[in-house]
Amino acid sequence: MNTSPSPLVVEAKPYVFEFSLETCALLIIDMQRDFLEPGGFGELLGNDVSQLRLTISPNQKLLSTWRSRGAMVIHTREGHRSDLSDLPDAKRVRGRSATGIGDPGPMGRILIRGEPGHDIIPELYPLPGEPIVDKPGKGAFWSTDLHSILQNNGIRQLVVTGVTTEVCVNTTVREANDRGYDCLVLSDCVGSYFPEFQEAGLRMIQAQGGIFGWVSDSAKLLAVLK
Ligand code: TIU
Repeated sequence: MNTSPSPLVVEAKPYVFEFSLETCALLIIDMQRDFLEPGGFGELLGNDVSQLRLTISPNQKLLSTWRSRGAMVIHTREGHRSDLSDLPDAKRVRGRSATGIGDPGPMGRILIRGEPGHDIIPELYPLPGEPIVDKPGKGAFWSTDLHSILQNNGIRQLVVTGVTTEVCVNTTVREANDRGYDCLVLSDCVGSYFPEFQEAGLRMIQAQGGIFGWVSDSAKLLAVLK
C-alpha cells in the first residue's frame, strides 16, 4: 500500500508543478546587500536596484510561510575569499570597471566574504540552522557543497527565488536541471536590473515543455501552502 502523502499541486507553466514539502527546498539566491541596496556593487555597475527591491516583500511572505511548514530553506551568497585566491582573473578584470571585486566600497570590500555588503539583506536574514552556501561563481552548484547538502537531506525539487533572474538564478537552475532536480521559479520572487531580461529569463526556463523547469508566482504557491 502506498502511504506517502499526496503531492501538493501548484498552477505553473508549462504545466502544474507537483511536490512534497519533505523533498523540496526553498533556494534563495544571492539576496545580498551588494546587489540590492543603494550604494552596493550592483548600483556601482550602473544598475537600478529598485527593480530588485520589488522582490523583497514577496520573498519575505514566502519565506515566512515556508518556514512555518518546517520545510528546508537554503540561502546562497556570491563572493570571494579576502585574499582573492578563488577569484579568476577573467572575472576580476571583466567589465573594465574602475572599482571591482575586492576593492573598498561603501559597504566594505566588494563581494568579499565577511564584509557588510556581501551579507544577506536583513529582511531575509537566515535563521540559525538554515544552510548558507558561499559560491564564487554565478551558479550555486559550481565549487560548493550544495549538491551534497541536497542529497543528504533527500531533496529532489527546488523552489528557486532571488537575484538576478538571467544571471545567478538562470545559471543555478540550469546546473540543477543537469543534476536531476526539478526547479520551480517564482516570477515575482526573482528580479533583474533589466525588464527585458526578466521576461526572457523566465520564458526560456519554461519553453519547450519546461526545458529547465517550471515558472509560477508566489501567490499560486502560497495558495497550496496554507
Ligand atoms: N547574483 C548574481 O546574479 N550576480 C550578478 O553579478 N548578477 C548580475 O546581474 N550582475
